[in-house]
Amino acid sequence: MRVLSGIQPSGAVHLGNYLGALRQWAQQQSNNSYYCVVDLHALTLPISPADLQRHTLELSATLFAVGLDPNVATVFVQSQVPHHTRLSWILECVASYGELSRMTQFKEKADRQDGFSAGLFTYPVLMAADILLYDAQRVPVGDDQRQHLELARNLAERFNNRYGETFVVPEGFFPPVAARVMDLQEPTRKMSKSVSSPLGAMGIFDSEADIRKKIMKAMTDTDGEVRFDWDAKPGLANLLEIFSAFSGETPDTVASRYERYGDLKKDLADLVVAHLAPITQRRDDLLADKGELNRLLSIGAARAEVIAEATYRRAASAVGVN
Ligand code: AQP
Repeated sequence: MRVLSGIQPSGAVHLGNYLGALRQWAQQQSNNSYYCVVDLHALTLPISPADLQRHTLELSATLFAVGLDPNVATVFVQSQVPHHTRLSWILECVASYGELSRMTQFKEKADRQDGFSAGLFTYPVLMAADILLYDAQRVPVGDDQRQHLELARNLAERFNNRYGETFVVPEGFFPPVAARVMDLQEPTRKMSKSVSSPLGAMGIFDSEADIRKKIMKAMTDTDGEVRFDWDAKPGLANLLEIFSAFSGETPDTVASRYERYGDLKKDLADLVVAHLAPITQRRDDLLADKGELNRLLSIGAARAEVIAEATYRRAASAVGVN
């Protein structure tokens, strides 16, 4: 089965990115898996050229550090394959203004900007192009991407109806637990690279002291009962779900072992620190040899381009351009 997914180099990778996306990518990789660092998407919000380049390289190293094997999966940087933006333009002319206006992520991000770019508005179309270019049948993503994935499906179907069978209609694949990791300080909103406060988002490369501090200070409630209940106790439910994602138990089983929030938080911090330490070490080792990292990325881009070129040709000839 052909699998594709992407992640933006827009800031420090957090626990939501890891549990909602990266960990599943590594667990499910095959030589038919394509994973990209979507640097063009990161341009939709203000970012300096130096930060974008640094984040792109660090995130690429992170993909290998979490377990993606360059001899198995194809890992590449989006802007190194020019067909993404070429297909995106064709799909923009298939998408409607109305459907893009309904994208909740656009509305939330636009609300927080003084002015926002046209790219922020058309971002989901570029994401559809990323997916459709690779004939992806499965797209592993966190829960926040459901609406964007539905748009990619709709665009594929509309294009196929209008111009003849061209694209595979992809299916989303969502992790069974921790598909939406919430902000540690505001547990009713998702943990986010660009929105969460420093205490609200836990970076997977945070220092051990910061990881412990963020978990111990995570917002819970005052009734003191350890129980898994998203409606009544979202802060605690978030911690239980993170615990469950690392320990493999159900959140209810984890809850049944504790009587005090402090004990649960301490054990969770130990679990997270132990799990993330080797990933940090691998990422640091990879970043120590940037020449080798760039070599791996060029091999990935060359492999990706073979597929992207073929699909782009099909779509371009279907609409009557080159
Ligand atoms: N809180 C989350 N819980 C579970 N999964 C999450 N993802 C993001 N946040 C959570 C998943 O991570 C993958 C890569 O996301 P992205 O880089 O494309 O960015 P995003 O979805 O817009 O979320 P971020 O990380 O918070 O970035 P910003 O703030 O820059 O928008 C996706 O599969 C996503 O579902």
